[in-house]
Amino acid sequence: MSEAPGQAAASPSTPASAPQRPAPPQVIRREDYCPPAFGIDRVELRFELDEDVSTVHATLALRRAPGAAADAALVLDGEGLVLRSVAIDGRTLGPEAYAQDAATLTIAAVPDVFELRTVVEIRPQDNTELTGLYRSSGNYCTQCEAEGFRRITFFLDRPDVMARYRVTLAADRTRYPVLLANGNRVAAGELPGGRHFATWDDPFPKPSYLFALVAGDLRCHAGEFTTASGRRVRLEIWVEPENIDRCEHALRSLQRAMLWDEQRFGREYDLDIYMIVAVSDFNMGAMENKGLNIFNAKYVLARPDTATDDDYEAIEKVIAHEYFHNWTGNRVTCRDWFQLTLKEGLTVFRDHWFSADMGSPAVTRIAEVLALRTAQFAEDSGPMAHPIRPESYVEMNNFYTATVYEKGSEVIGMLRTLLGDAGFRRGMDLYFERHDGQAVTCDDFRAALADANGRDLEQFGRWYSQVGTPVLRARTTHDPATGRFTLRLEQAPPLAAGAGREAAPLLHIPVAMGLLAPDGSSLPLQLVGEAAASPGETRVLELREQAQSFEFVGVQEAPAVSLLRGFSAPVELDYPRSDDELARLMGADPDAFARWDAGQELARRVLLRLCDDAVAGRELVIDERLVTACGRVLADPRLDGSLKALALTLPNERILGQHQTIVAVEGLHRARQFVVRALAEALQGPLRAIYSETAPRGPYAITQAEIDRRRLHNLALGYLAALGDDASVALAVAQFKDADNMSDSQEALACLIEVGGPVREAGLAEFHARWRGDALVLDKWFTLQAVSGHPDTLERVLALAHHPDFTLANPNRTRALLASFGLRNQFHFHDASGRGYQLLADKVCELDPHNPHVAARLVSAFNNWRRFDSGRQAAMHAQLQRIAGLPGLSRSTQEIVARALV
Ligand code: B3K
Ligand code: ZN
Repeated sequence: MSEAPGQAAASPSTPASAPQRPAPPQVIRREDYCPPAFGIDRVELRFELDEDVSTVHATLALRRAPGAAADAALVLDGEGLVLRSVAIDGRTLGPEAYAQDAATLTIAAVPDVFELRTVVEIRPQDNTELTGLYRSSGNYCTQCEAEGFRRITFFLDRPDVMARYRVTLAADRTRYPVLLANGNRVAAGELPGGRHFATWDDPFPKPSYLFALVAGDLRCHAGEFTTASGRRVRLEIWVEPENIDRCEHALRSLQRAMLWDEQRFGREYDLDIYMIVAVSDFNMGAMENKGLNIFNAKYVLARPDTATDDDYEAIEKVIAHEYFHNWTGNRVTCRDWFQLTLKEGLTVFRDHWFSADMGSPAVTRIAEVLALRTAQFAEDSGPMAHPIRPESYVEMNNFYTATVYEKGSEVIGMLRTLLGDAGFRRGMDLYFERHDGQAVTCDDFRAALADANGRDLEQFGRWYSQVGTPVLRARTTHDPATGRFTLRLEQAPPLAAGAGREAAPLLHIPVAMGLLAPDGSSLPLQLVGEAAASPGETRVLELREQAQSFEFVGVQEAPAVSLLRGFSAPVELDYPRSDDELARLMGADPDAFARWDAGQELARRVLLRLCDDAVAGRELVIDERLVTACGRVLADPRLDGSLKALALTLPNERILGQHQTIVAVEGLHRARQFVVRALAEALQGPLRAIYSETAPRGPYAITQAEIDRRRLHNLALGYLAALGDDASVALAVAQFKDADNMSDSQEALACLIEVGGPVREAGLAEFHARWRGDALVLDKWFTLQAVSGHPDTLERVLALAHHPDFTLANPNRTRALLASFGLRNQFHFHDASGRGYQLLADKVCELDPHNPHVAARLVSAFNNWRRFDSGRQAAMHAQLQRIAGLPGLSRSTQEIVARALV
C-alpha cells in the first residue's frame, strides 16, 4: 500500500458550490443488449504458475453465431494481459492481423469456424484488486464474477457465452502441492524441475465468470453426500493447514443444503466432487464457481472459541447460498449482467427459505426484514436507487447491491405468496426444464412461473423496473351496527427522494393480513359477497389498483388489523393506528413477525418523540407503555430466547433516521441511550433474574435451544451493563473471563467497551493478546470498537486506523474497522467535527488505486449525505468532491461518487 496521497484539508464549501465532476463514464445500458457474434464450444487452458511471470495458454474453439454478420470481427475482452502470441488454426498471426487496446483484442478477418490460440503473461502476485487470478497468503486463487476472467486471458467475457472447459495447472510441487479447478480431475503427474500438474475437465457448459482455479499448500477436510438417485459425491473443504480443525460446521452445512435442495426443489448435485476453498483475502463473501467454490475464510471457519452463534448461522447460510447457485445461476445462468437478480434474488430467496427450515422461521424472517430495512430501504432513498433489474451501469461490480439481492429475494417471495408453495414449485420445475444449460432473462423466469400456473404475471413484472420503496397506505372504518369493517388499501410512489416518483405504474402487491378481536382472538375473514370465511387466520389480499377497499362482514367490535404479515411485500406501511392497537398486536398477533413488527413500531414512535424532546431541550421521560410491553415480552413463556432478544432490541439509529426528513444525529443517539437505560432501570429485577436463569449449565453446544438461551442471556447483560453500576459491570467482567465460546466472550467485551475506563482497557488488551494471531477474531476486536456508542469512539477509530494490525490490503480488516464505522455507527461517523468523514475519505483515496471494488463500497458511506443537516452536508460534500477530483480515480469509485454528487 502506498502512503495516503497528500490532500488539502476539506474546505467547508457548501453543496451549492460548483461540484468538481469526474469525466463522464462509459454507461452500459440494458436496452443495448446484442447477442454475441461468436460462440465458444470448447476452451482449453494451460496455466504455468510462477513466482514472477505466470503464463496462460488458451485454445478456444470458436464459431460465428447464426445470424451474425459474415464479416464481423472477433473482439475479445482482455485487460492487463501481455500478449505473447496469437494463432488461428495453427497459423501465428503477425501484428498487422490484430489490434490490442487497454480492454480488447480485435481480429478483423476470421473464418466461420476456427481454433484460436493465445499465449499471455500475467503477474498474479501484483494483483491487489483481487479479481482475476491473484495470490492470497501465498496461494493462487481466482475471482472472475463479474468481469475478472478477462484479466486472465482474452475471451468473450460475458455470461451468455457458455463453453466447456478443460484446464491444466502446472506449478512447483513443494510450494503448491494442491492444484484445483472446476469439474472432475482427469489427470495429474510430475514435471521436470520439481514441478507437477493436474488437469481438470468440467462437462457442463458454463460462462467464464464461473471459472476458477486454486494452487497452494492447503489441507482438506473431506466428507461425502449420496444423492437421492444414489450417486456418491465427494465433498472437500480446503483451508490453510492451521485451520483444519475449523471446517466441520461448513461440511455439515453443505450436506444439509444438498439434502434440502433435493427435498424442497428436487435438485440434485451433478458432478462427482464439490470443493470449497477458504481464502483470507477476498472482496466479498463467497463465489459459486462450478464445483469449486471460493470463499472468504470468514464464511467457512468456525470453532466454538473463535466463532459466534451469528457466525455459525452466517456460514450455514452462505455455504447453502453458493451451493444453491449450482442450479439457480450455474445450470441456468444470466443472459447479461442486468439480469443479475435472476440468479441472486432467487438464490437469496432459496437460502432464506433454507435458513427458515433449519432454524426458527420467525427469527429468520425478522433478521431478513431488519437487514432489508436498514440497508435496502436506505439504498432506495439515496443516489444509488435502482430497480432490481438495473437499466444501466458503469461498473457492474457496483450493482451487487442490497436491492438486487435482498429486494430481489422479496420479489421472488411475493411470487411464492401469490402462487402458493405447490404453484411456485411447479413454476420452478418448468423453469429448469425449459432453460437448463441456457443463459436467460428475468422475463423468462416469470414466464415459466406464469405458464406453469396459468397465471397472468404481467403486472407483477413491474416490480423488476420499479425504483424506490413503494408506500402502502391503509385506512379503516368500522360500523358496529352492521358488523362491517372496511380496509382501504392504496399504493403510492416512494416517499423518500429518489427516482421513480413521477412514473409509478401500478404494482401487484400481495398483502397478507388478519383481524384481531379486542380479546386478542383471530376473527374470521369473510368479505362481503363471500359464502364463508376464508380458511385460517391469515388471508392474502391482492392490491392491483391504485386503491381498493375490502369489506369484511361479521366484525362486531373494532378489530386490530395485522397488516403485511411475514412482511408480504417490500413496502413502507403508512397506517396511522393507535399505540393501543399496536400493543394489542404485540401481545396477541398469531404471526410472530407481525408481533415483533408491532413492537418495533411502538418503540420507534417512542424513540422519535423522545428525539424531538432531546432536540428541543425538553426533559426526557420514558413512555410507560413501552416499559409494560417490554416487561410482558420478557415474561412471555411462549416466546423463545431469540425472539425475546429481537423484541427487546430497539430499532437502530439508522432505521430511526430514515423516518426523519433530516436525520437528528445527536437527538436519536441520546433518545436511544436514554430508553436503553430507562428500560434497564425499570426492568432490572426481571433482567437480573433472566441473566442468572439463562447462565450456561454445561459446555458449549451449538443447538437451537442453546443459541436461544445465549441470546437472551446476552441481551439481559447488555441492558444491565448499560446501568453501569458495579454489580452489573462485574457480571460482564466475569462473563468475559469465564466464557468458553466467542458469543459470550464478544458480547461481554462489547459491554465493557460501552462501560469504558479500566475494564474496557483490560478487556481489549486481553482479547488482543489472545487473538492477535487470528485474523478473523482480530477483525471482531476492530469492529466492536468501531460500532461502539462510547463517547470517545471517534478518537479510538482514528487511532485504530494507525494500529500496526490495521491494513487496507485485507478487505476483511478494512471492513472490520472502516465499513463498520462508516456504515453502522451513525452517531460517531457523523460527528459534527467532520473528522469521521475525513478519515473515511482519506482511506478511500488510499485504497482506490489498489482495490477499487472495496474502495467503492466504502465510499458509499457518503451516499445519504443529503439527509443530514447543512453543516454535515457541506462536510460530506467536500469529501466527495475531493475524492471525485483524485487523478486516476477508478471507474468503480467514480461511479458511486458521481451519482452521489448529481
Ligand atoms: N456471485 C457472487 C458475487 C460476486 C460479486 C462480484 N463482485 C457471490 C454470490 O452472490 O453468491
Ligand atoms: Zn449469490
